Amino acid sequence: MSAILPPSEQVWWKTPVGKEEIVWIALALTWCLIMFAMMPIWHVYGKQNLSNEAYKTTPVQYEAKVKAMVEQHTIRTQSVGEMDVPVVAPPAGSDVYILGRLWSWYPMLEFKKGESYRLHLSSLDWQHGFSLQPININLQIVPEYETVITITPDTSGEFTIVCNEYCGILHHTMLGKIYVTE
Ligand SMILES: [Cu+2]
Repeated sequence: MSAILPPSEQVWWKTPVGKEEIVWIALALTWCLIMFAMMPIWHVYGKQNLSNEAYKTTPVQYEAKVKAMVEQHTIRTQSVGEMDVPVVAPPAGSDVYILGRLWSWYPMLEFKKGESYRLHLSSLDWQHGFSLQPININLQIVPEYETVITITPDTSGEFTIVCNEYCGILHHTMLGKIYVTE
């Protein structure tokens, strides 16, 4: 019997399944369950896939929240090319905002080591990837949604945000910064 011909036995589903086929089905199912279990296990022990919350927003609403924070808590500016980007140090425990757009992450943030912040992320145009280096935290950032993670930096230093979702001709220049002070 070949696959391109109709089955010789019309009621083929009553034919007993061969032993080898049962073994393969059992193996495939076992592997599926292992892969399925890896998702929660990796979430808890992998330290990369953070628990996040997501809320509906709009680019206009989100930009207004970012602006309000920048106006209140900017401590200095840093020049990047021809732009002066604000470096914002919001109080510990507060809601802090970064927006992604073509082609930058705005603004730069400064955190205190050991303190927690609720970090909000959204995009003003289209999809970007928030990748925090060198610690490798990855989140997809989409317009109309606000992704929120609780972040508690445990090392001080300078962390670079890279866009890891291809977003156009200057995608590779889409960088941001988070500073962590002692
Ligand atoms: Cu991007």
